[in-house]
Amino acid sequence: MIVNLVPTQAFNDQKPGTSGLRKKVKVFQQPNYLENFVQSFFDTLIVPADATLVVGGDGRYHNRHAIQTIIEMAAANGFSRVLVGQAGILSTPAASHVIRKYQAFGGMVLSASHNQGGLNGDFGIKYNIGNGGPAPEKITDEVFAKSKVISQYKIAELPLVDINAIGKTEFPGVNNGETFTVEIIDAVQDYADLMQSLFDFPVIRQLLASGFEMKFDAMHAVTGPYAKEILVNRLGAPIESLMNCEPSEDFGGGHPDPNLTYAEDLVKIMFAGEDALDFGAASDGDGDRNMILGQNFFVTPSDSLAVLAANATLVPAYAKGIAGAARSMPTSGAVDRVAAKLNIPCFETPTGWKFFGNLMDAGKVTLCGEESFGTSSSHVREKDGLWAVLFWLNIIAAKKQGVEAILLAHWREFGRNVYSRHDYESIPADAANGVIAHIKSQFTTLPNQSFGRYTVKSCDDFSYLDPIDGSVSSNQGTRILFTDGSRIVFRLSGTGTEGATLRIYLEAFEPDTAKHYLDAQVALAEMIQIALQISQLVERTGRTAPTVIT
Ligand code: VG1
Ligand code: CO
Repeated sequence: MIVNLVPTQAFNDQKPGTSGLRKKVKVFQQPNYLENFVQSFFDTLIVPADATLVVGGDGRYHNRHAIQTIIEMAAANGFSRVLVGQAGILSTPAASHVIRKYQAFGGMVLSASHNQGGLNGDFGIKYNIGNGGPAPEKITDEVFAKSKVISQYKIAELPLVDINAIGKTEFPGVNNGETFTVEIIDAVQDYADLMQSLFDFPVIRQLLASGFEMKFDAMHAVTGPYAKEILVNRLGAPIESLMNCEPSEDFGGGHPDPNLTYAEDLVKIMFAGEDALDFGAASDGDGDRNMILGQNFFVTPSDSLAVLAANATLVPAYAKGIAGAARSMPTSGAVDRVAAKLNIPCFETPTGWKFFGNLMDAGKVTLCGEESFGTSSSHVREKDGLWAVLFWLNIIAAKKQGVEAILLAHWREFGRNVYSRHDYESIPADAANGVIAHIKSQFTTLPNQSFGRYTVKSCDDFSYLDPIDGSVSSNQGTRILFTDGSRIVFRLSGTGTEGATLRIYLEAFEPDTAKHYLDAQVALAEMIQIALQISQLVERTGRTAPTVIT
């Protein structure tokens, strides 16, 4: 094998965000941009002999090109085998599973997740370590440092690998007598087998045969083939239960983000009054997010996590109970209430799935979730969209109750943490930073101040001490905590590629059952006004309404 050392010039903007490096496709298309970033990883990691790298992505534009480059660079950097999802497609949870199942050294997942795709859209790349989870900050910080001083990368001369056909191709390795293998695998079967081992497929199959009507929306993204195999082939759902299940390079021109704004076709079907179906669900670009809908009913991701925790023993894989739960800081405290009742620990981590990995590896938590439509368990080390859908179907089938009935009963038992997130996208970075600075400047004056029926108890910048490895992550969100347990959190996104995205997370606890029927925006109206007043958001950004409300 011929290996070339290619001189290159460093870029200064390759700082991985909440989940990998995300940039416009055009940025990634600059000569050496992808190569520099990949080499910075290979220079950071100590790759042992006989190491396997898993490579795949959500099928977006630029995926195939990047895969060939990564194969050539992995060969040159000492990997002996690369496993690639057929056609280059691997959902994020499937990649996590493949890394674990085949005991790979790590994996590169090519995705910008819920961000738009296509020539004018976004591309992204993230690295997962041997436990199947996102690289921790210790690694990504070092990669960023290396990317700023890199001067050359290593790449092998290899013929174009056909990633469409399942099979193995061997090439001579870097040193005489060694081989380098590229294996194209059917990750759909591996993932479907895993799901079948966790959930009660016979009882879900019965539910789907009983006239229960559902729709799963893959949003033209990666979960289409997985949903077809699991829901249709293995669980007997009619093919009409699927929508947008052909992956496309630009996600059909849409925004593959499963929320009430971007999954509007599904939302229409599920909020069609009498005609609405029993169950609706969607997942995002790379298949790690999920949205759950009942008949004319939306389940907030924070509530979803709490319901899954409360009902986990109905699922075969969790029949013996869960060890603990974890949620990202802005996620509502609904799951905390369940954990308290189950007498299990509940951890609060910064935003981003990478913070759950240590807790799961140490066996401290089984279920984890984020308010951003992410839920999963220790079966993999990523959030898992279809897993959440199957979990809900399993609960519905076992309880013989609909989504809304399950939620109302849950709130009756635990009270309701009314919750909403307001996103202001693409605002100028200066204005966004000004809003955060303005809030922080009031840290000493806000405590004890009253706003209507709410009184501020304290304010802070969330900081996390990892109980397993002792690492500290600071500046993870600005919190205003009220005396009754309600809170407002302000946070700047780490996944956007245009200007800044400011997120406002609103939460108020409502013990009164009579008010559980209220729409969250109505129930939180006062909180929303307080958030705008404290942040001066309208005055500072000129925005009068959020871009997305979830
Ligand atoms: C967002 C979410 C966060 C999630 C991350 C990656 O990050 O808020 O909870 O882990 O996206 O999800 P941010 O920094 O933009 O708020 V995905 O589905 O893009 O891998
Ligand atoms: Co995603």
